[in-house]
Amino acid sequence: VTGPHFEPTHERAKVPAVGPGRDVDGFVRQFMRELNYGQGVSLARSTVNDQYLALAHTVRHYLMQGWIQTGKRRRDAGDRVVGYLSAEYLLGRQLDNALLASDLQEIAREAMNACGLDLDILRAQEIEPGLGNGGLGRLAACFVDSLATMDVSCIGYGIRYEYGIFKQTFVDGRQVEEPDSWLALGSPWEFPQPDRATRIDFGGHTETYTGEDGRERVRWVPSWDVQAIPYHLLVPGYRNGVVNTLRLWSARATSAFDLQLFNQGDYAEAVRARTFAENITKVLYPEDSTPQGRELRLQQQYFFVAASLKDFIRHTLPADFDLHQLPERITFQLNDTHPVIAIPELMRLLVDEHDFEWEQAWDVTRRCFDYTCHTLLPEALEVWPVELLGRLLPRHLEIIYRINEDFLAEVREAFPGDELRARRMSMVQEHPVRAVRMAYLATVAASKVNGVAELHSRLLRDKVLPDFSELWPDKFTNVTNGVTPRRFVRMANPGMSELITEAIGEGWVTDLERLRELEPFADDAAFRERFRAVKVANKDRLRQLLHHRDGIELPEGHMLDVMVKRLHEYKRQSLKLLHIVSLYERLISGEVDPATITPRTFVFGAKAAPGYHMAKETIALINAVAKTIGEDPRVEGRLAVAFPANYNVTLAETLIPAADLSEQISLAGKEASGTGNMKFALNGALTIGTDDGANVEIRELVGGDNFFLFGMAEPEVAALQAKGYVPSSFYQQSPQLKRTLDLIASGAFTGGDRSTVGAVLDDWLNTDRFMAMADFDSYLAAQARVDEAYADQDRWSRSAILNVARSGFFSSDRSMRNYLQRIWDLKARS
Ligand code: F55
Repeated sequence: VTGPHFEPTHERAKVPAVGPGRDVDGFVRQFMRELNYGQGVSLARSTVNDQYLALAHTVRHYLMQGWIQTGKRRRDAGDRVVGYLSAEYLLGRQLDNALLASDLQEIAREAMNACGLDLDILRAQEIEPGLGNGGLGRLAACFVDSLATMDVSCIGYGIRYEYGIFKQTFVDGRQVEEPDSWLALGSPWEFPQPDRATRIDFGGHTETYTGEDGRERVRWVPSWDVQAIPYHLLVPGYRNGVVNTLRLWSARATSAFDLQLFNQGDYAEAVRARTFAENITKVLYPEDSTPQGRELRLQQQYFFVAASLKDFIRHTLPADFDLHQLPERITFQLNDTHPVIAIPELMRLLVDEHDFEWEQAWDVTRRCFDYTCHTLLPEALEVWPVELLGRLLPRHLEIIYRINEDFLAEVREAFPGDELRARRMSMVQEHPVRAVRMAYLATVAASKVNGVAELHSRLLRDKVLPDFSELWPDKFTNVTNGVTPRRFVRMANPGMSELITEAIGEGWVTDLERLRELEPFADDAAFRERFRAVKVANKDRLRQLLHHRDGIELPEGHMLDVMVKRLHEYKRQSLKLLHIVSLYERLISGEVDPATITPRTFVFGAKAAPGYHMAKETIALINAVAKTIGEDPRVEGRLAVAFPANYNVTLAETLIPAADLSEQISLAGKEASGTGNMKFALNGALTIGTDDGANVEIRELVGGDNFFLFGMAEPEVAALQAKGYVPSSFYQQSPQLKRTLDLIASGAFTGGDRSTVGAVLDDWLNTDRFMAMADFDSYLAAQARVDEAYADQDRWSRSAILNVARSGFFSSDRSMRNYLQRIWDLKARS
């Protein structure tokens, strides 16, 4: 592969980029060109997939001008760039977003009609790029959307996984994973740049040698390499002509890799070697909280950050750029610890390849990185065994040791004689194996370290990294998460969006605090009526979708109670399940008359990490309960449980706008922020939730009357933990809990079989790491308040409208403004 050539060998003509005409006629012409000459089919013989691909290419055309101009403007201005380093981007479908951003929704609809096609059918053809696990990956996607909309220069660097998050199916109610072949039918949104490939080294050993200047130097002699091929994805701003770039890397075997083997005549081995290299970006790891320390995962991490740094320095910066000034041209944001190996990589580039003195390199490196932490669970903090690091990245391990040595010297100077502290703070842990604590490395190197909600940032500072915050109090800050109002309100909820725009104008889409202006409408009976009508219409839309997608028949006229998020014990889907079973138990025991209860449908959406046994058992139990309740005539249709498989961004976009009640019920102090909670509030659902993550801030803003709070607060959790938590004591004390657990234990949901529920029950009664038993009574009491509030539809609608009006703070535009001011020291241009 030859290097890219940016220097024209002769004067290039200045031909402007011109897009197709912005009217129905122009759109139809471009579409037909794409269909006939791009897909190579006539309209008459085209498949839906041909039509979708032609449509996507057509829409893409309209974005190109903006993309080229944005790039040129940024290069000319020499802007400082935000380099967002994230192993995940959970983007969701591209077509709708591109149409919305470029204001082509109506034109596209009419153009398709003119061709005798239905835009909605073509939209449904798109498979979303699911290049992330959950909240962390979706947050990255919201952030790049906001930066484009705010016209901030940003390159999102990441990995082009060939297979994204697995596709979930249920077989007999149990989760079965299938590969997500999102590229199989074509990928019209990406631009491969094979001529911009770059080589990434691995393995081998290091040597010292004496440089020409007489200085002792280190050289890394790697033993194998792969090529990193960049693919561009477009990130259009909302109707501002700005198009930023996501640069995702794909692994390919270098020719060196197989040439040797080919020359030895071993064709089969040469092909196998190729597969080995290309494995690096084959699949997204589906663990969202307990990283398994797999070698391939470390390869992925180094692969994408090394490619990104090299590419930025070589190709994005001018050729003669003095790297001492690097912090003036880029600021790298580390999205959790996954890209933290970028720190020693930049040190290596500066010291080994660009002749920097160590201290100078360290000064530059520190000013280039900031770190965002997304968790409080100890098992989610990544550590890499020294044995593995030394084998895969020997030079980086040496550099980490040196950083650690210098750092510990600083600690010893600040706290003389406190050897215990120095050991606690070391980036290298000794037990159970010698391993590098990536969060410590990130914290030491970063200029700023932030958590993702007020409570989380405080706990991060005081409980996870107290020694570090004592040493550097100013390093720690908070930026509360946000979500993009373009995708999650304007696009997902067109009915409500129209109503809002009619009331307060359309400025809210890019200035979400303006939703405040809706507050007076909460007291307007006619507005409330229309707001309710939108909810009903959104439920109808969901009913149709679930009918076609899953064969699920949602009952009409029910309250819709929704819990969607990854399946994890700390999130406590099991607590939600116990609530449902307790309602059912009271019905079948005759304690309550079905006619007197609020009709409710409970919806779950959740993927379990494939190796997470307890999570998979919980899914099986939810499905078993759903089936039993659905088939029991005694329920008289007043309760229903729906668990559509494969919850993803696309389903969220129909599900969230239909919800009445949002379940945010993690054990206090465990959910860093949550972002689904924000999406629900912005779509007019009321929250039942604990004092955890961003729930705290949601409740503060929407008001205690419009939020159903329950459960222990974090200090109470800590106190109960300290005193010794005995879950079975709650079983003894709470009659309702006892009846509920006994019903499950009886085999009522497992066809009389008591053994299959044994493991789950055993955990609840004997371990219950996340204290669901302790919060059960409080949760049920809060659910009773929900029923009471829902009975008064006027009061409920008022609260729902106030939730929308007061949640403008949760725009990711605001989050980005906070990063700009508190962390990146940049200003948005608009
Ligand atoms: C993915 C891979 C690994 Cl190895 C570890 C974690 C993850 C992951 O997906 N984490 C994640 O989604 N964290 C969530 O981040 C959100 C955005 O900040 C938070 O809202 C949420 O509380 C947190 O759990």
